[in-house]
Amino acid sequence: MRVAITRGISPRMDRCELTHVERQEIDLERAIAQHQSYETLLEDLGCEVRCLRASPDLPDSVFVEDTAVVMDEIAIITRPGAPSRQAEIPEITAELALHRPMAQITVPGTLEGGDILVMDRRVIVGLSSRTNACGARQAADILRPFGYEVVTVPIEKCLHLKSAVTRVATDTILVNRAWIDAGAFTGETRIIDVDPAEPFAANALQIGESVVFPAAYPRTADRLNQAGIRVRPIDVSEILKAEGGVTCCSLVFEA
Ligand code: CIR
Repeated sequence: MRVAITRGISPRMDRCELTHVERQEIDLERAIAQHQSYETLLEDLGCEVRCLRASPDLPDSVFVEDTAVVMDEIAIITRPGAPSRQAEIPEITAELALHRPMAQITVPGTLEGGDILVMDRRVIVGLSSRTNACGARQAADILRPFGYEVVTVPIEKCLHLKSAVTRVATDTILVNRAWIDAGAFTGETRIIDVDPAEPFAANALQIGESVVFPAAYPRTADRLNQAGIRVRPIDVSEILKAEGGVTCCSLVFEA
């Protein structure tokens, strides 16, 4: 069974962290409706959605991806680099304890799930304003016994690694090369570039044969379709204003 953990939109989402984008007014009702459509789409794609309750004190808590990295063998509970996000951890820990043995990133390490891209046994970790070298080393130590190789790449021009690159099929990544050096990916990987007019379009959520993708980026969606990728567009305009994307709003794994 495929599970997707989500968390409701905080009524204080207007106070979310922002690093590389300007603050714009977020329409809370629209954000809630978009998030519900996102959950419905995950259900359509075969996920059992478990939605944790929204918290008024945690503006960014809808972005559950940053709080954990769920592998088949173990879940890593992160230590977010944004101090305002560290209180998101207990709720997610309690939920993941139902599904996996757990390990935890500890002080002085920081790590956010948006900086982790799993390519089979290769795990790429972005060193960003949220994830430090100590956090990456701890993740490597946790994953090594299970046969994972961890490599790091610097991230300076966007929030997270997965703002710049995501996997859209077994052998294919979607990338914004202005934000990341695609050299970290091996020669066998097919690379699709985002349309230059859509720099934020590299964040796509692969679920099985389908890719959940923001409706805001039609030019890049065309490129994906032309490459034979099955795109499921969704309007997430309010989530994009909070510097989020489609991967950030769920933790998807086999239970
Ligand atoms: C933050 O800055 O932490 C949130 N406003 C956005 C987090 C997005 N998460 C992600 O891309 N994995």
